[in-house]
Amino acid sequence: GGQASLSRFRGALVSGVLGDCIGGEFEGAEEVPMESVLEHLYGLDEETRGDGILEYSDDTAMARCVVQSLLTRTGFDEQDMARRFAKEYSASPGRGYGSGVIQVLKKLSCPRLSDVFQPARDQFNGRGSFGNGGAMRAAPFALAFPDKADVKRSTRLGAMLTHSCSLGYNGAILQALAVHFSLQGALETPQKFITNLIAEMEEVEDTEAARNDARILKEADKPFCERLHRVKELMERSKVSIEEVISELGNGIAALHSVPTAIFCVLHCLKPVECLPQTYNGLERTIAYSLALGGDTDTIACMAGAIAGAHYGSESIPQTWMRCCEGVEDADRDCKKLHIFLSRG
Ligand code: 8NA
Ligand code: MG
Ligand code: MG
Repeated sequence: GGQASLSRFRGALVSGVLGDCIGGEFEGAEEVPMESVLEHLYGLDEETRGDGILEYSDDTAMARCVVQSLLTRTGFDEQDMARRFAKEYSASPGRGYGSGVIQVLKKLSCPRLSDVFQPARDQFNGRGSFGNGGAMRAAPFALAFPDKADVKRSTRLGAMLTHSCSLGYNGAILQALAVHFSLQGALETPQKFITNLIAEMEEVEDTEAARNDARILKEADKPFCERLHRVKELMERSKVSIEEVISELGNGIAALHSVPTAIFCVLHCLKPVECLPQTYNGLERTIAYSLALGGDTDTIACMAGAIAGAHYGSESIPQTWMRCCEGVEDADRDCKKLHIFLSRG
C-alpha cells in the first residue's frame, strides 16, 4: 500500500516513549495488581499530579539514537549508529541499561575499534545477547523504510551492534515487522496480521545460525514462530488470564519472552478488556494491560505502544499522558522528519 499517515507515524513513535516512561514504574515487579496500574495511570491526570516528569530509560535513549542516525545518514550506517549508542551511554549511563550491554557500549566508544559488530559478538562467551535491547529500539526502522526487505535487513544489522545472538536480533526483526504491518492498517484483520507475522518469521528463522542458537538454548526449532502460534492460540480462547499470558509467553528481558508478549497485548486489547475501564480506548487498554503483566514492563509497554500507536494513530493518545513523559516533544518532531524522509523515497 501507499505511505502510512503522519498520525500513524506519530502514534508509533510517541506511544513507544509513553510505554517506556509510564512502564518504568513497575519494571522488575513480579506481580502488578490491576488496581496499582489504574492508580498509576489516574495519577497522570493534571489535577492530581505534581510537576514530576516520568523519565525515559534505555529503550527510548537508544531508539532516539536510531532515529537520529537514520535521518542524518539517510539510511543505515553501522559506524554512525554505533557511535551514537556509545555517546548516549557515556552521557547518561543511568538510564537502566541491561547489565551485559554496558560492556558493549563501553567498547563501542573506543576510537581504535575497527569492527563495530565485534563487541556484541564477544558477549556471553561468544554466544551473544538474547536480551530484548535490540527489539526495544526497532520501531524507527519500520518508519524509515517502506520496503519490508529493507526493514528486515536494517533492523537486523542495527540490533547486531549489541545483540549478536539470533534470538536477540530476530526478536528485533519481529518487532519492526509488527510495526511495519500495523502502519499499513493490517490490525484491521487480527487473524491475518498474526498469520502474516508467522509466515515472515518462518523465513527469518530459516537460517543455520538461528537453528544453531535454538538448539544450544534448548528452544523449539523456530522459537519465534512457536511463540507466535501460542499468541494465535491465546487469541482464539474466549477467556485468558494474566497468569496464563505470563506462563505461555513470558514477561522477561529475553526478546523471546517479551516481543511475542507485546504483540499479544496489542491483539488482546483491540476489543474491550473486562478488567479495564470502559472509557479507555484501545491504546490506553494496550499500555495498561502491558503494565499489569509485570516483569520487563517498560520494554513490553514500549514495544506494544509502538505497534498499537501505529494502528490507532496519534488522536488516540491521551494529552495528560503526553504532558508528563520526557522526550515526547522530540518524538513528535522526529516522526515528522521520518515521514518526510520516507516520502522522498
Ligand atoms: P543485555 O544484553 O545485557 O541483556 C539483558 C540480560 O539478559 C543480561 O544481563 C543477561 O542477564 C541476560 N542474557 C542475555 N543474553 C544472554 C546469554 N546469551 N546468556 C545468558 N544470559 C543472557 O541487555 P539488553 O539491552 O538486552 O536489555 C534488556 C532489558 O534489560 C531491557 O528491558 C532493559 O530495560 C534492561 N533492564 C531490565 C530490567 C528488568 O527488571 N526487567 C531492569 C533493568 C534493566
Ligand atoms: Mg528500559
Ligand atoms: Mg526494560
